[in-house]
Amino acid sequence: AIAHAEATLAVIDWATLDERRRRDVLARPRPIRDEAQLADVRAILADVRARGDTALRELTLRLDGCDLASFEVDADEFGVAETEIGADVRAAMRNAIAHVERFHAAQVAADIRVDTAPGVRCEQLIRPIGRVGLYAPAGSAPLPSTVWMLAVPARIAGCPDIVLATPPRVDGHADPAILVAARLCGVTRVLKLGGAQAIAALAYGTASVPRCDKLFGPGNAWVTAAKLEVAADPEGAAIDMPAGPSEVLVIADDSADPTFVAADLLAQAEHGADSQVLLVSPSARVLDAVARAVTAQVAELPRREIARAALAHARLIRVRDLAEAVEVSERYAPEHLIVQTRDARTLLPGLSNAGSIFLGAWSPETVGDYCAGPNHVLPTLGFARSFSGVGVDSFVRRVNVQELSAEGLRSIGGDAALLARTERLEAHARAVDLRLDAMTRDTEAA
Ligand code: HSO
Ligand code: ZN
Repeated sequence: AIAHAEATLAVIDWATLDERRRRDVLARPRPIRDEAQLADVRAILADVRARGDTALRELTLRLDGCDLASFEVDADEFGVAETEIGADVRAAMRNAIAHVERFHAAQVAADIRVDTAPGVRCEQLIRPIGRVGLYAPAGSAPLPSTVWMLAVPARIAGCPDIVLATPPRVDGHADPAILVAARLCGVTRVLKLGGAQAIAALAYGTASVPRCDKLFGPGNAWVTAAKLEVAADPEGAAIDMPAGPSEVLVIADDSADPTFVAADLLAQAEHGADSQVLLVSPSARVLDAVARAVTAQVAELPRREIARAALAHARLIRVRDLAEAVEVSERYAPEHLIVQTRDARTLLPGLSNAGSIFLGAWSPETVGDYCAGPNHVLPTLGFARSFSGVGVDSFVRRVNVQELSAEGLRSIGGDAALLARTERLEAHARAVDLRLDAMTRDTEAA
């Protein structure tokens, strides 16, 4: 029997769609709100809060299939990992980390000091978050690249305490490439914990896991659900952003090489069955050629089953012109946007709803995933309309300072008191007035 009849991807003509169908075509597959899973996640969070390490050990045995006496990776395990990863991979990691460092170092924001009026000194101080918890997934494809995408900005921000959690394999060890990446980034505290139990431990702390102020990184549905739960709890931890399945939208004109476009779509599709891939083009010829190239290329991929599942909800959209392609992309707000057009940069002024943009034929998303320099932890699900990807600013807070001289308070205190009374907040007004009165008394006494 033929396991997979190759359904060629159908091209949708944007002009023929009414508003409702346009909305449907660009809709993310609705995450089925899984009540049973949410109940499980809440039970895990409660269990870890109540029983700490004992709960973690039981959950790790039940869910990851290994019994760990200690969760923390020790020097021996780091050493073994080093022997398992080749010098070539380590060198490529080093290069990638150097590029990511170079880009993120340029993001560092300076403190601000402005006198908004004479004697009214205002400052904004950039302060790193004290302890951050990073999560590196290790399912069917462990992602060591996520380690440097999180650890590099955390270090540049100056976070004094960086903890990494990653799921253990059945043999009780962490993925060696993840450990090598952690070490190259200077992260020494690695905990073998996965899923909702990892998030619970990092957010609430246990005897062996330090409690973190903010949690970062992608994860499966359990991790994502747990992150949203702890973020809603004032006793929990903040999170980087709400995360969904990875996505790419490609804008291509008739100059695009269909085999390049197909390869980019498949690079996204192989991430997971729920990945989203879209191609938007005014060229019927390119759309057809890409559809054929995808069918040919997918058959050769080790992860073809996953990629085919993702392609089942792919969209190939024919538009009138590139201006309309930009309109569609802005509306969809993709995590990754690849522009393969004659002069890709000319579209840039019209683009803002995207997590990360790849311009021209020689800029595959793959380089951004690993080693170009920008971050790969990016907003999905249309959050690119309002969120940015992870950067140095994700690891800091801006602390405001104001310091007034007597002259300063004399110049703006009257306004403050008046505005306070306008809001019927008399105590606010008096906190100013009694100081102004004291100044008058002092000058009279003098
Ligand atoms: N495309 C993913 C990142 C990644 N790809 C890691 C490969 N490894 C989300 O931006
Ligand atoms: Zn990727």
